[in-house]
Amino acid sequence: EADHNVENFTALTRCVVYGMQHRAVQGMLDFDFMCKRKKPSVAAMIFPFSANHFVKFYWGTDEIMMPVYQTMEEAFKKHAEVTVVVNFASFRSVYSSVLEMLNFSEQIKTIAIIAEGVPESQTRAINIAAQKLNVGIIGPATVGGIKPGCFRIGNTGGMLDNIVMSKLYRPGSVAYVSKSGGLSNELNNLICRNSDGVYEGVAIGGDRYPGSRFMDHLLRYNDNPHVHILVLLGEVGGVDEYEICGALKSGRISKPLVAWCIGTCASIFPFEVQFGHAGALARGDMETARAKNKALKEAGAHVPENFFEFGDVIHEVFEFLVNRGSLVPAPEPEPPKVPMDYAWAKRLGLVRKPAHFVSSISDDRGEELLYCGMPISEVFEKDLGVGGVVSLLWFRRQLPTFASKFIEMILMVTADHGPAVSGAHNTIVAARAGKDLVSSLASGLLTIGPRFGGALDEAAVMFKEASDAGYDAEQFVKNMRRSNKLIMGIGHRIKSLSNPDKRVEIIKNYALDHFSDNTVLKFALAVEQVTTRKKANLILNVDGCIAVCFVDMLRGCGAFSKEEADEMIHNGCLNGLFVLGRSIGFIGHYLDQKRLKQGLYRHPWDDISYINE
Ligand code: Q5B
Repeated sequence: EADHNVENFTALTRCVVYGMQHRAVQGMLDFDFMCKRKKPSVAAMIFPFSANHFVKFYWGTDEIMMPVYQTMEEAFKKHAEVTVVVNFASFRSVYSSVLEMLNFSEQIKTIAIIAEGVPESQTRAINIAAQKLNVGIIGPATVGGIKPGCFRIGNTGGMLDNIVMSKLYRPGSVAYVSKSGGLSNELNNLICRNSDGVYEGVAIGGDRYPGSRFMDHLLRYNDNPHVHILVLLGEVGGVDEYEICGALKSGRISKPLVAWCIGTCASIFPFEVQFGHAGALARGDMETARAKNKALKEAGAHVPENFFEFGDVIHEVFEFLVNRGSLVPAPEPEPPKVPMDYAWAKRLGLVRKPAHFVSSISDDRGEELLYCGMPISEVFEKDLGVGGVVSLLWFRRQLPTFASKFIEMILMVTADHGPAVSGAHNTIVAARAGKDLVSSLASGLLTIGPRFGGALDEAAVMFKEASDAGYDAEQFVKNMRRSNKLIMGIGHRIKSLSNPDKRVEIIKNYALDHFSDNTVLKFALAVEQVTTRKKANLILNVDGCIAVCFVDMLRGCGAFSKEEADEMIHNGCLNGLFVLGRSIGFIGHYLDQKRLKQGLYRHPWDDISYINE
């Protein structure tokens, strides 16, 4: 008789899935929908590592919300109709999770354990405890099982198209038990092609001590009036098949049994072979596949000559029962329409849609992150540095080394200019008001504008256009004055002819030394000659100097046409350099204020001129 009482699943059976297995749950729901179940077989999920929440799944083409509980107690209490747990716990936590599930044995009647590699001592302890409490175990190391029209454990049966091909959406008359989950798929296919299909199939798992055994399932099938043919796919290792021989001989198994033990090729080897499953190793002659096939045949099972003929034998038995009139195949229903996942349909080339986003600078879909087509490892092999990365991501080019070095110099010289400048000031005020890093940084960055740090783009356009138009400096300054416009990139609050800005010197000298063309820089320096004659602080400032040098660099480095370089300048890449560089300083100021434990800032009254009229 059966050692383990495994529940007979029905179209009303409901389960809880332990573990965040979105794909498996969606697969179960899709199966349910195809079988025309009224309610999804999965009532809820349990995930101990997050608070209660809901996740979305498809029910056909509609969306439903599935509750996820942190504790078993709450899940089982809220879903009193649940009798099955599909346990996706890892091999490390199978033991503790199953023991906890067994505390609910009044309600939970079957536990399917999917994990591979569960220590045998733990499996045996689980089996003993479950047996005592009359809880059926399927697994470990299994995909589970499938009962067309009723219930699917996890991923059993494979993809939806496979389920349709093997007609697993409606019951047939053949029930099978196997060890291997992979081969259970093969059985679904073989049985479908050689009979009216699968009534139920269970893969008990490839471990040496499976929770439920061949016999437990074959006896269930034998006692079920809807099952007409039993199928057993055993394998090398273990002696459970001999129990079945005994049941055949005693008549306890009375229905035709088609059986085969795989692993007959083991005899070719001069030593005992350990196959993929932990239990698939013959310990003595009796455990070989050949010996077991022979014994099954002698006991009255229908045993083919080899696995190749397995389907033919199923077919012969099926035909025999149909001809005899004891098996009347049910009328074939319409195959169900399966809503296809968009991603899958796309992969098959069946659907297309315009993308909402276009992106051309980076790609994280493959094995390795790409920056503008260049694998990240190559970025490091070539030692491109931050300048090289900026070139790839901003300009979609690998610029010459002198140009990437120039970008890095810009980031270095703009990184900070003390706490008094308006952006740093705002960052500091925000930090002292208790704001977080991102908010304080954003507060500083939002200060960057035409007067402070954000004059680069406009300066580049003004100087470039004036220089291209062939203006002389004097004329340009006059024109600007006449139209009441400030020249962007000219003027500084504290820097002047008598207090020159070292940063400007550094940038200017690098450009003069390394760039093939300095036309726009030279024009800007001529303009500076004119403006500083008016006022000593109307120097070419750091924004202006970077801007004009960058125009010369983009135009002269050989990586862009003049039109491409101009388009980039008009798109506004230059202020980005100041924003990127100065973010370093703003973050520094934020951290500095935190380190110094500075309290809320309040501006002193005596520093405000109150005009009350
Ligand atoms: N005048 C920067 O002005 C400043 C003139 C001009 C012609 C000009 C001003 C300006 C353009 C924007 C620009 C970037 C507001 C500056 C930076 C980063 C920083 C900051 C830091 C860092 C300074 C006095 C007289 C007036 C004006 C005339 C002034 N600017 N004429 N073109 N551009 N520049 N910003 O000193 O006849 O007396 O009426 O807007 O490039 O932000 O360190 O602090 O790293 O953080 O307040 O370096 O130049 O001068 O406005 O009193 O004007 O000069 O028309 O003439 P000031 P004002 P008049 S770099």
